[in-house]
This record gives sequence, structure tokens and C-alpha cells, in this order.
Amino acid sequence: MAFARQKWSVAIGARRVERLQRLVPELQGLGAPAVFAERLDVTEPDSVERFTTGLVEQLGVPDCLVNNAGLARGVERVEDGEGEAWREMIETNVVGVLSMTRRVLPRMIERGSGHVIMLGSIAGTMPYANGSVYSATKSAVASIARALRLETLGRGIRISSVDPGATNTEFSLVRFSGDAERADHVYDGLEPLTGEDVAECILFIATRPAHVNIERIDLLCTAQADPWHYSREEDA
Ligand code: 8X3
Repeated sequence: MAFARQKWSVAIGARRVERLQRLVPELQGLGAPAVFAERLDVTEPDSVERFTTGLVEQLGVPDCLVNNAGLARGVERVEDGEGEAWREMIETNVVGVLSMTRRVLPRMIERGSGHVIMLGSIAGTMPYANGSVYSATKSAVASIARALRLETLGRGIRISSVDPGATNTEFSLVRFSGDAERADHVYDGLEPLTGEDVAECILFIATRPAHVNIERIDLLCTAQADPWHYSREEDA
């Protein structure tokens, strides 16, 4: 939405195609000159290939790739983990980011310009108990971003990251596998970030002059200091 309002053409991909289709007229109405919306599962190599090929055919090589797909699944100690959730998080948050970047970055390098923006997390620098694997995936994203900056140095490529704290998207709903009541309690008595807050930061990063690369924005709501310290209104 934030990009469409600034008249960027937008490509969106996700597994829930009906949701994507609903967004198309909205994005066009906000001012996006062109919208490419196709099914995308970043954990499936064929899907990544199809999506990125179609995107380049229809809109050209993107100016900016936002690696947004990612999830936390469950809260559990390593000693209790079964492994399924670990694999899901690593496949999506790490391999998914690599796969998407691998498909788009060479075309950006060939053109001599492009911007890859990662969605990290405060968990990447401040890992918390019962979130070891999620935190590890976000540390991995930070490492990949740093390494990419070195690999692409001098070739016109910018690599950035936005690392949010508590954000009221579907993040907690997914973490608790659809348990809405449990998810709602995460934000009891405080005003978390919204998806729009994060999108505004991404847009800011993407719209700096070409010689400016914002390495990372750590983004917290005012009521959060770190993964362990929140200010909550009592009796909320
Ligand atoms: C989201 C931040 O602290 O809820 O990545 O894991 S946190």
C-alpha cells in the first residue's frame, strides 16, 4: 500500500491467492501504475522461479525486492521441540529469503542498480527463551544481509534491513497456530506497531537517493524496550 501511494508499480506474491486478488484493485486505486499478483510460496523452488520470471516479464527487473515472507511457529524450549516447526521457520525465513534474492539479485547486478530489503526482527540481535529457532533465523537474515553487502560492493546494489519488535499483524496468530485468544493477549495493554508502520520504514529506506544505503532500522513500539520489557496499562 505504502509503495502504491507513491506511484510505484507493485508485485505481490503469497500463498493465499484470493487475498492477493482482492488487493489488486486496492493497489491500483491508490496509484500503482501496474500490479503483478501471483501465487508465491518461497519454500518451493518452482514457485519462486515462476513468480520471478513472470514478474520480470511483466514489470521488468524490480528496483526493490522486499523479503517479507517469514514466520514464527510456536513457543517452545529446544528440549521440547519436535523439529517440524524448526524446519518450517528455517525453510521460510532463511532459505526462502535466499531463494528470492538468488532469482532477483543477478538481474539487478546486470542492470547496475537495485535494492534488497530484508525483514529482520529484534529477535535477531536479542534472542529470547522459547524462540530460539525464530531468533536464529533472524540472526541468519542479518548475517546474509551483511555478507550480501560485501558480495555486491561496488556494483550499485543496496542491501538493507528493517528489524521490528512487537507488531500486530498475523504474526502472533501464526505463531499460536490460529489460537486467536492467545494471540490477542500478546498485545494486552499496549499499542504495538502495525504493518503500516513497518511499511513506512521500508518505503523510507527505498526512497533515499541512490548513494544512501540505510543498513538497518530497529523499530519498536513506544511501549517496548526489548523482548522482555513492555509497559502495559494495568487492567487492560
Ligand atoms: C517480531 C518480534 O519480539 O515478537 O519479530 O519476536 S518478536
